[in-house]
Amino acid sequence: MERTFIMIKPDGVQRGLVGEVIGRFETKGFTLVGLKFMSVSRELAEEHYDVHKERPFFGSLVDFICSSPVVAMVWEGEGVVASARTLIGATNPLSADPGTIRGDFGVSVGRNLIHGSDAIETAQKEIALWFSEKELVSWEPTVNTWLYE
Ligand code: D4T
Repeated sequence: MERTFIMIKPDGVQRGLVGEVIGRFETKGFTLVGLKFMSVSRELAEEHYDVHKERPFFGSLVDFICSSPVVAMVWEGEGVVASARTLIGATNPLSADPGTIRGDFGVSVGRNLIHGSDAIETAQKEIALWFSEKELVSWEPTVNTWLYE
């Protein structure tokens, strides 16, 4: 089973959207295998967004991620990496489709509510960066027999 890293960013937490966001992944049929509410250190934020370190928005992005708590999660399911990106919507919430998390709740790229890994390899790296092995719970929801044939 595939796993992906999902983070509800500080704006999503401050705006009271934690339950709404988790509900979208749950009702879709994905399985929660890791969850923590945490403040993010500068070091972790810089490592997570290392790929953007030369971009002009890097400093403000790191400031934003460290500005208030986040919810870090790992979700599991067939095709969860790509499907989570579809549920999340385009990077700029103004152009994200209605029905997606960013499309329904956001208006600004610098406050786009949620992060989701963009590829299977990235997901593996991000999960290892944010979670230790023992923080992840491998389990088989009984409902899976009604979700997968
Ligand atoms: P993340 O990585 O947060 O899931 O977002 P995306 O995968 O959809 O988009 P991204 O990597 O291109 O951007 C990372 C992060 O930077 C913020 N950002 C982005 C910003 O503040 N200004 C910008 O101009 C861009 C392009 C938003 C998401």
